[in-house]
Amino acid sequence: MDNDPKHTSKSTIEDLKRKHIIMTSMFYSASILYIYAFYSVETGTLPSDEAQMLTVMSQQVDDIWNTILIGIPIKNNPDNNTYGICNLQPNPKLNASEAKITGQVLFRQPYPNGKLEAHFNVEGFPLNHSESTRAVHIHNFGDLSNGCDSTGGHYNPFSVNHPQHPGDFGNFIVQDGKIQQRLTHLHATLFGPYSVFGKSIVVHKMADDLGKGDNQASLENGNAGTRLACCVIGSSSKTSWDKFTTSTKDS
Ligand SMILES: [Cu+2]
Ligand SMILES: [Zn+2]
Repeated sequence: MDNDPKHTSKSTIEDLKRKHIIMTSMFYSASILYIYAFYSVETGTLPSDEAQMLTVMSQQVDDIWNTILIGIPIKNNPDNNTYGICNLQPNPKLNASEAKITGQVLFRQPYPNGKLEAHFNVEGFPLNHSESTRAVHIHNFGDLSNGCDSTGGHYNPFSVNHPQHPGDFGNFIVQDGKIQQRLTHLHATLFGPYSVFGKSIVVHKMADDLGKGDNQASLENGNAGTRLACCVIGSSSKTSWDKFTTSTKDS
């Protein structure tokens, strides 16, 4: 009987209807509770115990709403920031003569509406290449199965031209074989459907032409050349942020 497609289909529809009714009831209950709690607390018409309880409940309803509208990750640290880290490794597909680039890119973003901040600590550039400029981008896939070549093109959720992609970080100047820089108010985000968690970061051998190269590649990737190093962006703790951001300067 269970293998009968009609029976399966009917029970699936009934199951969906039941879930729909439960979700709708929860939605209206939560909304009414939220309005009641907010009004009561704001107007001071409740005894303090009840007011406190309702404040906590309204915060929980806020969290549920934020999770639905903005998506996970919800606050992953007590200071209300969400942190991310990307541990750069040299591209294993490069020949031995290329520079072995390592380092970290750290992310911090206040949950749920803050702007993303990033620290770049990248090292291993040849010392005789000081003052050279290098491009760093967020690429589409967190797939390093074929070195940095399997990370795809630039992460481009809104189908726009380079350098308007959320992970187009621009050019970085190498000093003493290193890039140490902090960027704020970035367009990329750790939250919601466009979160960059699970995407990758690629450090290139050349500068980014910022879309001014007068060719198609310029509007896709900035003609930044060979992929020297890459990593996958994962969530992290405040400890890593504090550990790796002490020596970087503002930009
Ligand atoms: Cu790139
Ligand atoms: Zn781009």
